[in-house]
Amino acid sequence: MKKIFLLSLMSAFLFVACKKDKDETEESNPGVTNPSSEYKLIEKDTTDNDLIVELYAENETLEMGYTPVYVKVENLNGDLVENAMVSFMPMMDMGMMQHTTPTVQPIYNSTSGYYEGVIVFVMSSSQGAWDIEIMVDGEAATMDLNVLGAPAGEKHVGSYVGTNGDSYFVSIVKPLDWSVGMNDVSFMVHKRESMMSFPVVEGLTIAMDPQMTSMGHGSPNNISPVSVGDGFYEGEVNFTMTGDWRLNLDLIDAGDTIVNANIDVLF
Ligand SMILES: [Cu+2]
Repeated sequence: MKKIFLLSLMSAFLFVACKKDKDETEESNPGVTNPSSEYKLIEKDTTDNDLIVELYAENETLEMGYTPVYVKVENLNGDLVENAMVSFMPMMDMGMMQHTTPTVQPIYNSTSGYYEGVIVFVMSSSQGAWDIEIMVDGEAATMDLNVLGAPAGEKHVGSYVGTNGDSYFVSIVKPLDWSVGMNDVSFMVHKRESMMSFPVVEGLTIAMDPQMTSMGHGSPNNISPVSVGDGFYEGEVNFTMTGDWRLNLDLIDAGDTIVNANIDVLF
């Protein structure tokens, strides 16, 4: 008897939980048939002119490296605000100085209802305080951000001083979805022009050499990434087995290797 009661209590709870999920999904995307409602809310703020600005990401936590982000703007009635002028500026306060970080500025996607962009976090919150200012039609929303380091044994972004004295940032483009064999792989390259400006670097030659660190071997048939514009470089990597892979990336400018970068992945 007791068991039956518990069971029915549990199924009642499950039913309520499912129903709640469904309602929330519908509520959060009014008027848009949205295939991407699984994005996780990171932070929200309201602008002076009463627009609700929400920042979403693929995961519940932000991590160092290339991070696709999604901005949703609603008015107080819960209607989506479409085609607004949206831009963002992440900032890190390190006490003695402040700096921004590389971004791909958001562009409105009428299918998803989100303004979609990218932030490449070059440091984690253990090194200073991150926040982001999101401008919507000239009004600001501001949020604190918590940025975790990469998962243990992985490195998704690296910073390097080139032989020419400039600072470069190399990041691997996410989401990462590896399988054994040939995989599409892409990277972004930025440089630091000033603490407030991290432009993309186009037109470099990249020589890629993947090595499985723990076993001391590489893999054949890799295709080194080539510049495809806007700071992106696309190639193919051959992961002949699962494990710990280091992607050695030499950045070559006009025949000279200016940076020896590396990205570490596990799968
Ligand atoms: Cu910093």
